[in-house]
Amino acid sequence: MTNTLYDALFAPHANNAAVFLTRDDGSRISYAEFVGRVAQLAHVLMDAGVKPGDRVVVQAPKVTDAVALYGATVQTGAVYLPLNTAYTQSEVRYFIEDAAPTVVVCDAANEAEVSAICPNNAQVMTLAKDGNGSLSVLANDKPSSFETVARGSDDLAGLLYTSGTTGRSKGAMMSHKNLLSNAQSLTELWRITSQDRLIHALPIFHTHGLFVALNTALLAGAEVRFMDGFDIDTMIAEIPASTLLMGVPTFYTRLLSDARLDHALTKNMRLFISGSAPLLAETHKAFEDRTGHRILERYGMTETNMITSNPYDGARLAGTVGYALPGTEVVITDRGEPVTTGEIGMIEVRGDNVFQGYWKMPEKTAEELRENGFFITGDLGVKDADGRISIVGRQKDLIISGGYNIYPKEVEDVINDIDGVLESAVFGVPHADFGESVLAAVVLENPELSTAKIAATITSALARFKHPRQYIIVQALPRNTMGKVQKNVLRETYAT
Ligand code: MLC
Ligand code: AMP
Repeated sequence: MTNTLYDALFAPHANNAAVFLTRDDGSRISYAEFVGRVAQLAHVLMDAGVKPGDRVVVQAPKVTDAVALYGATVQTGAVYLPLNTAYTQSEVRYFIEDAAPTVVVCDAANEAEVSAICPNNAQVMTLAKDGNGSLSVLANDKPSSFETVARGSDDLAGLLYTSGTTGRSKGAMMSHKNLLSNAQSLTELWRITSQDRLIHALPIFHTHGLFVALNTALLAGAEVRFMDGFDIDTMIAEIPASTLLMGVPTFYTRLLSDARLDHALTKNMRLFISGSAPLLAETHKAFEDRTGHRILERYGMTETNMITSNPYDGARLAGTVGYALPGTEVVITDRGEPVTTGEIGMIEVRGDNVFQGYWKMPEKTAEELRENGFFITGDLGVKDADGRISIVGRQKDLIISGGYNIYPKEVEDVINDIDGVLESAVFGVPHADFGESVLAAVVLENPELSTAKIAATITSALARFKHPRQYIIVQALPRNTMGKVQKNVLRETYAT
């Protein structure tokens, strides 16, 4: 049976004795053991009634079995749907209703909360840091081989939700080909091999930590130092024995604020990669001054996987995101028409990396994915004569904080629904650690309403990283002559 993604990422390691993951407690799992674990979990999924094309929702801690569950979902021909562990019950409810999964895997600590929002036909299983989640326990008795379910390159392997400017999250449908083609391009471009040791401190519920980092490591057979999360001391301790780091800009600013970062510490490192948010030119320069390494910045999106990358051998220029990946076309457009070289416009992208559309949202798909295959990113950029791309802004109203996306509309909707609020505007201001931070300007109908009450409502509705760090009560929102709220004015006024 052929299964495009499984055959490329997992099957080749069935007899590979090399280390795949090393965890914070020093324990390790080899590639061969991991492939066996994937099979055990695949048996559990199949016993739970998972069929090809079914969705497996996963909101789980960063444990080895969560990675094995990704493999198992692919091996059973199902669709992996990871969720941010910070999402609240009301956020998770929407994803479960929208995706109608057969199996929902959650943290053992949240089992009651998640079960309460699952329909009867979805089976809830758990993962836990101590290995005693029900999914792990069930898998322990299963055979360590499983007959892989056939899947072709256009079949779905992943469904990743991304918030939208309309406030409702959209499920980006990723095919086997979308994921594999991107992993192949990146592995080749960044020269990832079985000799590499990747420091993995990202979460595994987003494209960056899941597909960019793990798919490339699996394809190359690299070792992964699988950290629970970003921790500066562990990072500093692991750098001398590693060769590769993939991080968001916050990783690099945090490393720079540690006096232990220097040439000697990083001399074994081959490559530092940054993405998911803009890397400031000053961070790029300071990092080179301190370590001699020029960070390689790349650009991507959930819907498209990675789009561009600075070169491995050529100049890695601060403030640019490099060239379109092999097999990926990037055009800069103005109202759909290509602009002349050097002009600013909308970044559009086409290639095997581009998703299949939004889950059950044909109108949204048609708005953003053109019939000719180009996806409209919402990012504004400029292309040099030699094809090098720089991102200069965003047309979409989006805040990126520490690599997490926050769509203001989603937060504004919750604030505006509170009794006593007339309207609000949520916007981003510069933040030394997270790049951007969220603020809210609120116009009250009821002057008695406290910001504490607003904050409490937000807390029960939205994940912590989306919360405004400050609520500013204003008499009116600044508007232009067309009546549109001027967020640039708010950003400038409250920048400090
Ligand atoms: C944590 N907090 C955040 C936050 N992360 N708030 C805003 N933005 C964030 N990114 C909150 C915590 O809940 C906590 O709240 C407080 O801020 C301080 O937490 P911390 O301990 O300092 O944060 P930490 O756990 O160290 O996390 C920071 C981080 C993490 C940068 C390591 O956010 C992270 O791993 N970001 C990576 C996100 C990512 O993978 N993005 C890729 C998306 S894919 P309290 O309650 O204490 O106030 C994509 C496509 C592409 O974009 O191109 O890659
Ligand atoms: P997401 O929807 O989480 O996949 O986030 C994708 C968005 O992150 C892109 O549309 C960009 O706005 C932003 N992004 C990713 N990489 C970079 C980068 N290197 N520089 C600037 N913005 C980036």
